[in-house]
Amino acid sequence: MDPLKEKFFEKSQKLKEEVKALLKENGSKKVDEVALSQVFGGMRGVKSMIWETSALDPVEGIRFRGYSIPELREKLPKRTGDKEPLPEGLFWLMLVGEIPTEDQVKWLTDQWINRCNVPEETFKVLDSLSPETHPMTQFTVAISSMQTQSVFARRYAEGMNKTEYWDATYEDTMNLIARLPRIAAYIYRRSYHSGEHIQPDLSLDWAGNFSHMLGVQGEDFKSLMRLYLTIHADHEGGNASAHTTHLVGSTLSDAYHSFAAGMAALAGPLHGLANQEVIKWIFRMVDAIGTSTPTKEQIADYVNSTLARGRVVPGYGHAVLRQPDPRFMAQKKFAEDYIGDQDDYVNIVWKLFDVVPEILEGLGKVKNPWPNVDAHSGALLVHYGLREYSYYTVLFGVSRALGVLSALCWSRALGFPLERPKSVTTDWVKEYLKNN
Ligand code: CMX
Repeated sequence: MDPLKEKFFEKSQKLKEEVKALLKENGSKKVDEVALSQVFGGMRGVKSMIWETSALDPVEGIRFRGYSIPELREKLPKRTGDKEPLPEGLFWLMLVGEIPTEDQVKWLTDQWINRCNVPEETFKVLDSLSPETHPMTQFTVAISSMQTQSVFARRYAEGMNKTEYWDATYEDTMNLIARLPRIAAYIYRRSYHSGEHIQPDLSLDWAGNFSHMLGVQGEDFKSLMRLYLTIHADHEGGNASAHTTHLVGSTLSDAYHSFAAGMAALAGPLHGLANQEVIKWIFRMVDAIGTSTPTKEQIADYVNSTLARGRVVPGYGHAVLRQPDPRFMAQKKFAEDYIGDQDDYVNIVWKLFDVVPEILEGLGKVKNPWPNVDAHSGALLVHYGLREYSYYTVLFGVSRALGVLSALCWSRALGFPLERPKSVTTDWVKEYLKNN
């Protein structure tokens, strides 16, 4: 057994025993109550799921296994000469709850290199799609096309004992994550660079190799990708891409099906697609105002006109957060450190940060007027030359695999059952209210 798998096995078996004892003694205790507004209102805040890899506080933001983003930036292993954390380190942390050593991260990088071969069939499937197909559609199709290689599906068909589900899910997780940069880069090059593909550089780390295959030049872009792929990885279990992966996985669908479903959820404009919507909206603003250096007053007018047209301001608001998203702040810090105030689009993002919250607050209904993760990423990508915004959600998706698939390993190891909450009709609600 490989060292990470062995560690995961030990930790998950221990927790499984603890959970069993905990439920035996406390299984009937109430941890929550549900209001009717939550039943009709997207189940906001209802505690109904276990997610070990990260937890989201409305004010403080995300913590991965207890560590905030600034702490991760400091503590996770880095590539020699780089200041940004390696996403491999975050995956290790989420999977087994320990900050890895440099040697452990090096081992994981090598593992993913060894497993990174994408089946020829997947490239053929992608080549059969028009290059104009939205990159997120290509991404989900490519992931689904690899399902034929699922270790879980094969072993299940052979009669695998349920005590081995976690093992087969771990194998699928490692293989799938290892292949994602190649697939994602292939989609980018076929969609925007006439199919001129760049072969992997196996001397690089997971994010560095991804940057290399995208064809974006410069060490700073590799640093950005290491940070980007770290901070987008997980946001506890209730967000749409995580919850979808979890729900589909609970049917014992393998990691490929589960993750493809999660990516379909990420492709919605209220979720991951917001990262393309933000920069698209900023480009239109610049066109409409006629300058890439608009004043705050001009920006405020544009925001108000967006709202007047019955549109949301993309990149602002959140279902859980009630403060500026620490993932936004981490990208802002990156921009301050690496770019300064020399980029018009970065400057617009910062001016929006000054202008939008007050306007949204003024509407009197927006619960969180602050920027979320998607408000900043586009301007950084444009700065380094990656301007094709329809592609941005794929970057988010590659990162999200780290969180939702490590969580899927935990669900299999802890033996979580099929997810099946109760729905009711409005007539049932009316009847209930009459009687209560
Ligand atoms: N611009 C305009 N109106 C907004 C708004 C925004 N950025 N954010 C919320 N509102 C509105 C809602 O549309 C809702 O209006 P109605 O009552 O007329 O339907 C009202 O304010 C209350 O919404 P809320 O409780 O504050 O927010 P929700 O939890 O329902 O929704 C979210 C959260 C993210 C969908 C919403 O803030 C939004 O649409 N933001 C813009 C899209 C976006 O940036 N999404 C990315 C989120 C991060 C991610 O998942 O990647």
